[in-house]
Amino acid sequence: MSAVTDASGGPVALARRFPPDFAFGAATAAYQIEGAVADDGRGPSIWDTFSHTRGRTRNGETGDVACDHYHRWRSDLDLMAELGLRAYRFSIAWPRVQPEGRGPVNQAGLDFYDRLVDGLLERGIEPWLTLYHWDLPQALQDAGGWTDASLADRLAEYAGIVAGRLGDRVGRWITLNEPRTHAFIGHAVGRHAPGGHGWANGLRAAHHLHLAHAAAVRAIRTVAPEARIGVCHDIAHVIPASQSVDDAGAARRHDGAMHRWFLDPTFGRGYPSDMVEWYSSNGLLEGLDLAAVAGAEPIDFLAVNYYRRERIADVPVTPDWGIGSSVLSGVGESTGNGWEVWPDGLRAVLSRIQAEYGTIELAVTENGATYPDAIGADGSVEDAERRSYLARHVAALADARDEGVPVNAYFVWSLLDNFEWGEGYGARFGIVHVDFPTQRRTVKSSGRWYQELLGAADAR
Ligand code: IFM
Repeated sequence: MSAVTDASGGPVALARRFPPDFAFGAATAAYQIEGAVADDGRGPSIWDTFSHTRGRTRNGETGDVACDHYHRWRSDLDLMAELGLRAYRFSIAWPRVQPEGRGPVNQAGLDFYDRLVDGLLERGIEPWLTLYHWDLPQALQDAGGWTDASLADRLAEYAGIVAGRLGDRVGRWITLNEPRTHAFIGHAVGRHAPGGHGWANGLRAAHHLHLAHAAAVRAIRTVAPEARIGVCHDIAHVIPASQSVDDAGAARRHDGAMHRWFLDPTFGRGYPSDMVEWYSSNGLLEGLDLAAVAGAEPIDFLAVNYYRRERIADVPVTPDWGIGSSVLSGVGESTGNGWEVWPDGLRAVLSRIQAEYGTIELAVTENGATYPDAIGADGSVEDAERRSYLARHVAALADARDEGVPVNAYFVWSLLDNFEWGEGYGARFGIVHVDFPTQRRTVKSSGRWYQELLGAADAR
C-alpha cells in the first residue's frame, strides 16, 4: 500500500458534477450483515453449512451474528438517513422467505423485508433490492444446487413471491449478484459456498444462473409490471501483465471467461464464440444446451460492481481453473487485500459496456475497498486511504458521465464492516466501523466524507 492523495477536488466540487437526482447510496447483502440465522423460521443456507464446516472460513468465522442487522435494522436505517443516503441496496435472504427453497412461504421472513422497505421509504431512501446474493437454501443444494437446471424454476417462484409482496413499493430489482463469482469461486475453486470443484462444474452453475435470471425477470414482470429490473455483474479493468503474446491471450481469455461469458448472454447474444471454442477444445461444455441462453429477457438497467484493475499472466490450465490465467496481485497501489487501485478503470469499464453493448442505463452497485482500520484513542476511525479511494472513483464516475455514459446510481460497498465470506471478519469494507463484540457502529472518516458529498449534492 502507498500513501494516496485526493485528486477529486473535494466533495462540494465533486457533487456539482452530478445531476440533482443521481442515486448515491450504499450496499449490503443479507448473509453478510443480518445474523439471526435461526430467527422467525429462517431455514439454513449453503453459507451456514459452509461457514460451519471446519477450515472453510478464516478462523472458522460464520454469519450467525454478523452485524446483527436483523435486530438492529431500525437504528441502521437511522444511520443511513444521518449519512444522507438517497438509496440503499440490500438483498433478501431466500431461506427466510422459503426455508426449503420451494413451496410454502414463511410470512415472518417476508414481514422483515416489508418493514425494512417501509422504514426506508419513511426516511426518503430508495430501496434497491437484490433477490439472490449467494445464500441458496441448503435444501436446494441437497437436491443438486446450481448444477441442476430446475433451479431456474425455483428462483422464478421465489422472485414472484417477493415481487408480489414488495413490488408495490420497490422500483429497482436486481435478480442475481455477481453470478461469475458465485459460479466460479463457489463451484469451481471451492473458496465460497457450496465449496464445489472443477471448471466444468463452475460453467454448469453459470449456465443455470443465466437461465434462472431470465426466468426471474419474467416472474417479476408478471406481478410487478412497473419494476425496473437488472442483473449485477462485477467487471474489472483487465490488462495483460506484459507485452508477451501469451499474456495478451490470457488477458483476452480471462476477460472472455469473467466478463463476456456473462455480459453477452445478458444482452441476448448467447455465449461468445471464442470462449465456446476454447472450452469445447477442453471438453468443458458437455451436456449444456448452450443455445438456451440466447435471446435472453431484456433488462432495464445493468448493475456493475467495480473494484480493481487486473493484470493477467498466462499460466497452465488446471482442473479448477479452466482459462489459464492468473491475476497478479499486490502490484502498484493496492488495497488491504492486494487488489490494485485503478480509479480510471471504472470510467473505462462503463464506457466499454456502452461501446460494446449499446446504450443502456447503468448503475454502479458496488465500489469500495478493504484496509486494516483501527479505532483511534479518541474513538474515531481515520481511514484516509478508503476516503481517497472513494473520492477518486466517484470522480472517475463523473468522467464517465461527462463522456455521455448514462450511469445514474452509485453504491459504496459497504455501509457496514461485515462478514466478508471466506475472509470472515478479517476484511473490513465499511464506511461505518462495526465493533463486532459490542456491535457498536462508528462512522469512519470515509463515511463522514461521503456524508459531506451527499449533503453537497442535496444542497444543489
Ligand atoms: O463482499 C463482497 C460482496 O458480497 C460481493 N462483491 C464484492 C464484495 C467485496 O469482496
